[in-house]
Amino acid sequence: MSELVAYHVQDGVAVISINNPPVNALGPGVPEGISNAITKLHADHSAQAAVLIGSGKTFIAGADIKQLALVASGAQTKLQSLSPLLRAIEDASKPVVCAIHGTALGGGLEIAMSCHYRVAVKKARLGQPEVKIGIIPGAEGTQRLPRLIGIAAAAELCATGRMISAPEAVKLGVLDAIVGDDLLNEAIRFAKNCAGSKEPHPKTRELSKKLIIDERTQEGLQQLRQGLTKKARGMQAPARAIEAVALTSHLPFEEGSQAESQLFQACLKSSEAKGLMHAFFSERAVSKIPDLPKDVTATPIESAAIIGAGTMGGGITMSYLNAGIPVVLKEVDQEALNRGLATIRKNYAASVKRGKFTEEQVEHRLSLLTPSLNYEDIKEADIVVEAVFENLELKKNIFAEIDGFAKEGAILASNTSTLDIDQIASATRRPESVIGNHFFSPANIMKLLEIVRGSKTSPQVIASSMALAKRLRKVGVLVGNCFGFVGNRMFNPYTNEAQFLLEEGASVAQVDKALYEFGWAMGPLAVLDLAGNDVGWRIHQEVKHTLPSDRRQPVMTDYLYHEKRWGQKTGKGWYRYEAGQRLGLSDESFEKVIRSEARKAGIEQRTITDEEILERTLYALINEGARILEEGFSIRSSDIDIIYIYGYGFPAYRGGPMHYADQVGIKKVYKRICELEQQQGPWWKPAPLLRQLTESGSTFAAFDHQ
Ligand code: T1G
Repeated sequence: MSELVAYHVQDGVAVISINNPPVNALGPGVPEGISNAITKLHADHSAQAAVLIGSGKTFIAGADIKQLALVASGAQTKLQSLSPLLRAIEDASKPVVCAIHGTALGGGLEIAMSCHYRVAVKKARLGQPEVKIGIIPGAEGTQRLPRLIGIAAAAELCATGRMISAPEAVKLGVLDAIVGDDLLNEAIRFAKNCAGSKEPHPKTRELSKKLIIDERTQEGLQQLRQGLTKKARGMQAPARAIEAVALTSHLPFEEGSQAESQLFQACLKSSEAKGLMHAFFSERAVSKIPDLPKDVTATPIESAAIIGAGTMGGGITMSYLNAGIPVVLKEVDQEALNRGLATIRKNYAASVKRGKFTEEQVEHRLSLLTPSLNYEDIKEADIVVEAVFENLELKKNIFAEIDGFAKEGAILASNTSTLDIDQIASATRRPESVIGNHFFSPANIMKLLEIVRGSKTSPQVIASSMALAKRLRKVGVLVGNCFGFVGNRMFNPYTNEAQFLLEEGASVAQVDKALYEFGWAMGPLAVLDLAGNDVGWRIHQEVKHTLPSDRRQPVMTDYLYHEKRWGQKTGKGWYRYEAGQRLGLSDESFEKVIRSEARKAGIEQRTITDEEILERTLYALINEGARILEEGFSIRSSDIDIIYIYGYGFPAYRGGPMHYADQVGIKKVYKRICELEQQQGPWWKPAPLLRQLTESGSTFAAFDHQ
């Protein structure tokens, strides 16, 4: 027997256990091992039934995505079909019971469905999450699942990738039973019972009762498709998953499986699969910090103090409360504190209304919150998070105060989005405890946390902050201390370029539409209106004296500020907004102002194509990303991708800006940037790294996942 799959007989039942840590993925050797075990079962007179179980913390988490990613990127490796194995399990002469703990995902669930019976512990979760990596189930999942739970339910699971709990799986008909936590012994008992039964053991592929598309199913599928046009905009795999599931209504199992296989292969070759698989591994790579000594352990964070109850402070407070961490929320006066608390309550009430939390869950969260007007109250906190107005002097004063009260060993974090962490740290006597925690608005929702290391931040504080991010259910990405860090430093040239395009003749709607259709969650001008053009103006005031004089600056910055076109909050910005609406409407009169201001600045007007909009905005982003990477402010190229996917709404199926550059071709990007430098001016100077990669024929992927 292979080491990856063990076989032993216990109490008259063969126990086939998979041992391929960390998640028992179906890498080379695992399917073969299971297949050999099934062969052995036939001939083994000491076993009357079998239990298939995962060792370690989980059942099978699916096919090995590393292998899939190789095939997706064009490598000549051939993927081995799981079908012969599934057939062998299903046709076994003795009943096979699948025993599930942890997760049974993708190929894991497909194997489970080929077993005659399935039992699981209560905490187990099951699903066909393939669409999340740009593909569909490729081992009969779209054909077996509807046979167990009906077409509408199967389509929903395969198209959304949603994982279900064991109780829901029983209700739907995926699982036969939930058993106690002594999974192996419970499953053996179950298997012995099955072996004693005279009834034939059920084979999923032979079931057909649930394969009818009646009016209700039709309606369900229609709703599902509609939902996907919003949630999976720009993606192919979810629609293909529905298509494959729907085939069960008129194709026999064999033919349906063959059709599924073709759809699967088409998905696997898509740029969507490549992009999403890249995002999958990139997200897991961010927690690896190469220069962190191995013996550094994270200090657990059991209490927090947040300074400032404004929009950011309130959202950060909710993130901590949601993770079960008690918070002291400190403000300067009662009025500001009351305002902050009211917003938190209002946001929680909205979550209850949407069904996200129950009343009790909200009450529990609020019971962990202590409002305060005194620094005295932060004394016990394991972390103090400053979340006040973006002004260096103010932040330094606050850090000096915090330094006087926070306990020794507490992490002192600043939620700055641009400012110098070393400057902030210099206001304390313990710069080694100071770190940046750049949350994204709304902080209780957005998954990204940029963790900014200063020159003196200790490894201990870095390790603790990374672990804390996970506890807050955020994706924490460690970045270096440069102006705007990674995200905003790149966003600046990106949104500048969007504005330059307007000045040269594009309309606000045209620029945003081109980028929205590219897949961004919002166009750049709509984002500026959401973030507040007054905020942009203020940041500009802080830095404008440091910018090179030959750097082109957007012409509308002062106008927007002085005319109070601050965006959504004042009802007008790049767009105009009707009361209570978030959707921006084109503002013809303002477009005219842009035209006239641009002419005044001597900018020639011309027709701008969508292609030019995409190239100039995206290449500006990529060029700055390349600089950040070569200057060492980002550990990996893929970290930049994760920041953009989780913090800025870059389409995950395009893998992030740096992965996108690789897909376009570095040489093409570099050449176009050189042209733009000639046509536009010195701010388009290509990053030296881009030239280097072009000359050596390398890619940003060379800086990934290390
Ligand atoms: N293949 C390869 N590596 C995997 C993997 C997989 N399927 N799943 C996880 N890993 C690695 C991951 O990269 C990380 O590695 C480590 O395991 C721990 O993961 C035929 C075609 C299972 C819920 O999409 O959702 O089956 O960084 O940090 O939070 O139709 O991993 O430590 O080196 O995420 O406890 C379908 C994807 C495949 C499941 C565990 N399956 N995985 O979460 O740990 S396609 C999936 C997950 C397929 C069939 C089709 C999660 C998890 P490292 P982790 P976790």
